[in-house]
Amino acid sequence: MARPVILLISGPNLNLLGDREPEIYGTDTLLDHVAAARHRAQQKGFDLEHIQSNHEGDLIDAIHSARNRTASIVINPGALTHYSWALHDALAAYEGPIVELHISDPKQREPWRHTSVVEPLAVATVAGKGAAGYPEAIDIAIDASHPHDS
Ligand code: CA2
Repeated sequence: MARPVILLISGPNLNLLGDREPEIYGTDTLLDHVAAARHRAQQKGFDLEHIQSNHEGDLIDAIHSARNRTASIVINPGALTHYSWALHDALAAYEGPIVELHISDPKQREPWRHTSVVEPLAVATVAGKGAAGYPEAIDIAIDASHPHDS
């Protein structure tokens, strides 16, 4: 039987991690974070798919493709967190658990980062934990999952 899948979604600019602003986002690259998340998922019998895009529509398509297929979604939506009602609506149409993930803690930063349109849909928000947030978010997603069989 196929292993259940967690979809990890990374939004705009997260491909730049490790390159700039290490005082906010640390020195790990996005590939480092994905490897840590995949390792934790696989330890617990799940596969991990990852998509990073700088384009809102690509992220929405990925969420649609997860419907009735993946056990859960872990999403760091980048700045789309704070204003993308299109992303909100796509996530609202997803039936499984959603975990919101941020490397920094947006609530401790500029006021425009204090709003999250994803938070009301998420079973949990992991924020401000740096690299440690990735495996933690996977643990929460797995605990909340009711895996599809195929
Ligand atoms: O803390 C997070 O994980 C964020 O989701 C990161 C977003 C930011 O807009 C959110 O408010 C919080 C930014 C993505 C990364 O942007 C970079 C820009 C330059 C260099 C490295 C990363």
